[in-house]
Amino acid sequence: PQRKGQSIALIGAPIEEGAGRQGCSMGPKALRVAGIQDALTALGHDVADNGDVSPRAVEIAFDGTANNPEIVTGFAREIAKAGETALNDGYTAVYLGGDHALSFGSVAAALRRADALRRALHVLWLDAHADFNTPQTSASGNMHGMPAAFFCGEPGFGEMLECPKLPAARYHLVGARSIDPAEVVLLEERGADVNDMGEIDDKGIGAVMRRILGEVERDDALLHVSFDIDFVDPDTAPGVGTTVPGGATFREAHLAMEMIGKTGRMISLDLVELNPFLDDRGKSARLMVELAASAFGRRIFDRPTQAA
Ligand code: NNH
Ligand code: MN
Ligand code: MN
Ligand code: MN
Repeated sequence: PQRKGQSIALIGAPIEEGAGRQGCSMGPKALRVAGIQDALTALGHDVADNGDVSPRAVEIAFDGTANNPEIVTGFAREIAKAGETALNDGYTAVYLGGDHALSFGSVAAALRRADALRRALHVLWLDAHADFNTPQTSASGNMHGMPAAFFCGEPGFGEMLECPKLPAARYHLVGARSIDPAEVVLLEERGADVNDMGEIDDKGIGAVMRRILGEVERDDALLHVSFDIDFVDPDTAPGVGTTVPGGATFREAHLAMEMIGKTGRMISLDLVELNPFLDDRGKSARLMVELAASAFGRRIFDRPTQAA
């Protein structure tokens, strides 16, 4: 059930070097200006803003194609450290991105925490993309397209970060509509749970989410949610570098987040890929804040929902 009065830690991660264009570094500030702290406080939670991580580049190389591995690794390690500390102190972590490469660190923190508690972790990836490339498969080399492959244990990331591996069946991709050919092969081979937009059109977002959250419930597991703003249709959320038409609607996104909130199992949430330079008068930043509020208990009216 929904957890009221949680302690929430905001962790800013102004990384943009994982993406193909600049601008995501302004994301944490835009989310703060859009009122993330007040929105969550208004729901009865205790919200601490831990500020932004500011790592240095570290010496590292991967074999294959990977852009800016030094600073991306610096961010990943700092984010993992800040996240793990917050989780161990009993906070729910909300990562203010930043591009999706921040999830190398945030998911590592969640996996370490679940491991320490001897609980299973599931990862819900709301995204137009699968982010399941490796330095060997990636055509772009952009590391925001790789974190899911990393934490599911694909090789090629060298000494980037120490973390337990996520079984691919507990990687639940929802909203996909742009998956690279090599990713399709890998996702299939590893048995990842891929729910593309066709699946949402066919079954409805409620049924798709109910099935996934039912698996989380079945495993008595903890949940990490990674919300890439390009999950939402670009007409509704234009502030993103990699727009793909045919995305989730405003209402589908809200229902997904409300259902997540009702499980009371979310230990951490990524808000990623917001590019304020491309946004339309703060529209996408404000939407992300509203969706985060839905995941933390905001309701239009409390009604019982169908169980899994
Ligand atoms: N799959 C492409 C790549 O690896 C695009 C990834 N871009 C994203 N992912 N925005 O969410 O380069
Ligand atoms: Mn992504
Ligand atoms: Mn994406
Ligand atoms: Mn499954």
